[in-house]
Amino acid sequence: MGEERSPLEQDRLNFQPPLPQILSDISNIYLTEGGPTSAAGDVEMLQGHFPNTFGRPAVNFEQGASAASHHPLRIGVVLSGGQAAGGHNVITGLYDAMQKLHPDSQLFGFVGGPSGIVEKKYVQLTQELLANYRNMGGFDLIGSGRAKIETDQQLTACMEIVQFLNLDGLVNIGGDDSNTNTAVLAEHFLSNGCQTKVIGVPKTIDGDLKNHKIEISFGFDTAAKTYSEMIGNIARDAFSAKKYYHFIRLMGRSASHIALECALQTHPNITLIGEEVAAKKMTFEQISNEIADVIATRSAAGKDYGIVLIPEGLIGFVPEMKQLMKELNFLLAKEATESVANQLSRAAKTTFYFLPEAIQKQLLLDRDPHGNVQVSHIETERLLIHAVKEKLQQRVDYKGKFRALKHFFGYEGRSGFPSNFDATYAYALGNVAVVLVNSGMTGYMTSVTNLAQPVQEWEAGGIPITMLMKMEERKGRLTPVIQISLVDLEGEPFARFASQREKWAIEDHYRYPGPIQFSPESIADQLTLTLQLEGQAKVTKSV
Ligand code: FBP
Repeated sequence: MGEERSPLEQDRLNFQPPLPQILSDISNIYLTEGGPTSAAGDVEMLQGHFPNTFGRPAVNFEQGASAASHHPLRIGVVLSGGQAAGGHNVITGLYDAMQKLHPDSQLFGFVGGPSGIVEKKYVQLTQELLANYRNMGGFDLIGSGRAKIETDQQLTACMEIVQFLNLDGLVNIGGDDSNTNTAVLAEHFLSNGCQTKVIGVPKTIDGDLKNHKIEISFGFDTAAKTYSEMIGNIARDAFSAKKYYHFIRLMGRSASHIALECALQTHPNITLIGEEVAAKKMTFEQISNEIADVIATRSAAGKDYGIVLIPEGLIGFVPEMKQLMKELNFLLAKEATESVANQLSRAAKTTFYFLPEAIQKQLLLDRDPHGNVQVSHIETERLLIHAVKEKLQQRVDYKGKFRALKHFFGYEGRSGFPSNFDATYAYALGNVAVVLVNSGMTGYMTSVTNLAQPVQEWEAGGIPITMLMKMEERKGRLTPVIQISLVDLEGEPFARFASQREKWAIEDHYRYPGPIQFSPESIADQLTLTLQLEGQAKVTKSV
């Protein structure tokens, strides 16, 4: 942390996130169990992979005398994957809850992500150290990483360190791939007689780690609000200068939740939603034509400017690209060299050689440890600008001026000061993880629900991670993974967007959300429209 703190840093260090009523007396919580759970798919195979942890019930917290003992707790925590605002709040939530349960409790942070567990690199997290990180963005307290824990040696090393530190619990703060590590470690520890409980916390700005018990991952709120501010600013600039089209790609490796939320917040002229592109089986050619149609219509009305939002994951939803990526994944698993391009099917080869050389290289060589293509490095916005320009040049009736600028909003949304929502939500998740560890649960993900209601009314519990899993081909072999949640084309947020987009395309209805506010509460505590609309839909369904 730098020597000089900004006034806002100072102010946020003093912010105390409110706790939901259910977590207000952490030593008086007991758990109620639902029925046995299943999985998102491939039940039998998953039962084989997770014989001890599969099928366990979801649990809810209730206030009342707890059967759990209140001895000093020892917990290790690790941050996994991409940064998301609120990571430090989960850690301070863990620390504060552990102290409330017993003042001699100790918290250890594994350094640099999951590899820190394997390499046995850790620091003790004390009150003094944490005092500098309360409500701060980023993951710089202990760092993060994307290492996949899978080999016997890695699993053995993990068990050695948690036993050496005599940990009651290991809390893994991560997204879908990172929490596969949580499930694998929980199963491994349990089947080898290790007492350490392993708990996952849902983190990712992508907002795709969700189901009925995880309404959103922390980090989405701050990222969507940060990007929306920037899009609003650019929209105002475009509306003032009236000479540029801005093609803005937004982070989110697969699902288009971020793009959809930003569209609802800012009302751009065009927003591509990857899931809709896949449902309609739209090719790049069709997408470019649709964009060119809007640009030509606007131009005829004297408007040669506008805003186009592109989700980062779009490329994986376009059928010809999806096929290409599938074939490459298969071939690269056998032989990771550039020559695999010669072994592609005819159709995939055509797609591959249509792409600029830099993108070809990224598709071939640029993978994360889980085998994912690094879509954040692929300039889809450049591809689209190029394709749209060609389409417009072919139109004899188009007389406009197409001047396009490209932007990528990604990393700038991940590490800002957590919004009030993320600060509060992540802090509550840290508290929930402590209750789960103390209640002897393992292989569970923390769950805080009822988020569209005031914080006081939020509910808490845990769900077995295997419930979210299915099998998927990764690096050429079937592997257990957490099923991510894509934009629901039948859901309320998409319906709201679809009902407005034609108007937004031709008329100008830009909305300017401005920066994340920390006061006054009436502005600072507004939820994302995604949560509001999904929350309202839930209430309507239940009456
Ligand atoms: P997580 O799933 O780990 O939260 O990360 C998501 C993400 O921010 C994506 O939106 C993006 O594509 C990717 O990380 C970028 O990864 P990296 O930080 O390794 O460049």
